[in-house]
Amino acid sequence: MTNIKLYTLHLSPPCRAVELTAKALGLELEQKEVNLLAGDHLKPDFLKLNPQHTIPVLDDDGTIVSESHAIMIYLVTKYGKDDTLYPKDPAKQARVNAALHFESGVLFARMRFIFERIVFFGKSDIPEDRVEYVQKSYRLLEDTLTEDFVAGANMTIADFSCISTISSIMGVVPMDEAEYPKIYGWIGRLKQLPYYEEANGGGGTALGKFVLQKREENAKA
Ligand SMILES: N[C@@H](CCC(=O)N[C@@H](CS)C(=O)NCC(=O)O)C(=O)O
Repeated sequence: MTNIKLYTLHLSPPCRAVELTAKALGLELEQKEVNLLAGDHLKPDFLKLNPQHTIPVLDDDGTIVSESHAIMIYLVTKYGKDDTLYPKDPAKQARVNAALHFESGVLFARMRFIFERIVFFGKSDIPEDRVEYVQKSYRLLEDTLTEDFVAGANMTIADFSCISTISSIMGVVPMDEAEYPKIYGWIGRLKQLPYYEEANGGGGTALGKFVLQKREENAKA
């Protein structure tokens, strides 16, 4: 039994990316829920863990790691039985790193630009340029998928990262299967993981629905 705590919220994509990684490694994490809507992340105790007040945050027996990409790398490096999920080979690792930064700087950033507008700023309209930016990010992902997974022939933590965001945003900005066949094929492969639904699928769908419901409420207010 490990003594690893994860400060998390299942709706949050980067938290689900870490959940997928933990499942793939067969690690049990003690989950500590951080309710963003209630402002738990702005309380002094949480700010001591992560002054940037984002989730997820990992506490591995006193070693604190924030930021999902850093957490996934930490978990695989420390607890992985092999390096498939985060290869040690510099060329392979560089490809995974590139896909992790793509998730952080493109996929997640563009999703956040829409979701936060609705959830935290109370808006109901989504400006056309923000939708287009997301559609362009779908195109970039489609063109990146030249092999079965985002960083090559094998599944890595970059897939966990990208799917956590894609499964959330596609419920709000529709993704046409005919236009993005490689993305749909990739999602299908990840859905075959026995832990996929529990660790990510349900949460991704739930976040999309939550944002749409908030949007309706904001429109009526
Ligand atoms: N790049 C970061 C993004 C983390 C992030 O922005 N998390 C959101 C929830 S999805 C959050 O904690 N927002 C609260 C805030 O920014 O104050 C990661 O991958 O961990």
